[in-house]
Amino acid sequence: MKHEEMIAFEILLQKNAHHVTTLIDDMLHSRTQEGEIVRPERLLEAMRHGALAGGKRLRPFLLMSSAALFDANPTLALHVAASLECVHCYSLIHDDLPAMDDDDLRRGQPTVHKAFDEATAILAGDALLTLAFDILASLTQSFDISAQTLLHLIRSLARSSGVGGMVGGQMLDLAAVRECPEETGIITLQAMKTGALIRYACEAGALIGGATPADQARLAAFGENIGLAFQLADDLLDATSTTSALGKKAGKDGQAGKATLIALHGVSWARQQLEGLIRQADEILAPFDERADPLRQAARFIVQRQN
Ligand code: GRG
Repeated sequence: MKHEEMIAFEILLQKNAHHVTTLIDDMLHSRTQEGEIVRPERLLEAMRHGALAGGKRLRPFLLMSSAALFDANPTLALHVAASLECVHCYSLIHDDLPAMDDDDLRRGQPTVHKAFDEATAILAGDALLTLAFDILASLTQSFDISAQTLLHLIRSLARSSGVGGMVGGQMLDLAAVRECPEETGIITLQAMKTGALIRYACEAGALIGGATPADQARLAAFGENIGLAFQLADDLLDATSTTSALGKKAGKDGQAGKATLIALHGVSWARQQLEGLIRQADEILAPFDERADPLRQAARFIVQRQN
């Protein structure tokens, strides 16, 4: 993508991010909802710190662009996207904890356990995870969505983020520090830790747009492909960028002696791989017209981004 196209895409991404942030902010109000007793203010503040300040909101963008491709209701898509972003933000808060990556900086600001305390950060992550499922389960109150589609969404999000998805991937990642996995092991753990939510984003958009099973599978394949590209680009940035450019600590993988594809094959191999993944992403989207351009641009953004 040329420099001007990249700038135009970033503006589009930011506009979309603003809608997502506003909706999550609305959800994190102090008034109790039916079935709740009290909303502790300190916990809400920690949730806001972890969910509202910064972040590219790339997963919501993918979900909403995929939904738009199939003419889904954009407000419904926004809610499903906000739910996904809550899961992503919870995972970042927990990933930064001393028991995990022990990071001080996230999205250019102190991590939640630094700004608050460890116990509050754990609870803020927990509460964002449950909020994600509350948002999904409440969709029937405002949108015309079938019980079958809703259950499919809830199950997909649970599976992408749970033991056989993101959390399982994090477990494999922890084990990888003690025992370096082979290349296929690295690819599996990355597909789970990072790829599963990106795949869900693309597939869920198609699902709420009522896409055919074949198109849902196509969008899932696109998500898998760019999920791989995302992680490879992330590893490349970790190896080649700086802490101030990233808004989080750079060079961590090398310092920790972590098994990554960059450690195995080097930086120029990774750049070639990324080009190949972009070509594949374009091939997967070939049956769609220019309405798939935001997804095509997102794939390019993923490999060219600077943070
Ligand atoms: C602790 C349950 C649990 C899971 C952790 C997401 C994750 C699993 C770990 C994050 C560690 C990490 C840096 C992974 C690399 C890929 C990744 C998820 C990067 C952050 O995502 P971005 O770049 O972040 O989309 P923003 O801040 O833009 O939302």
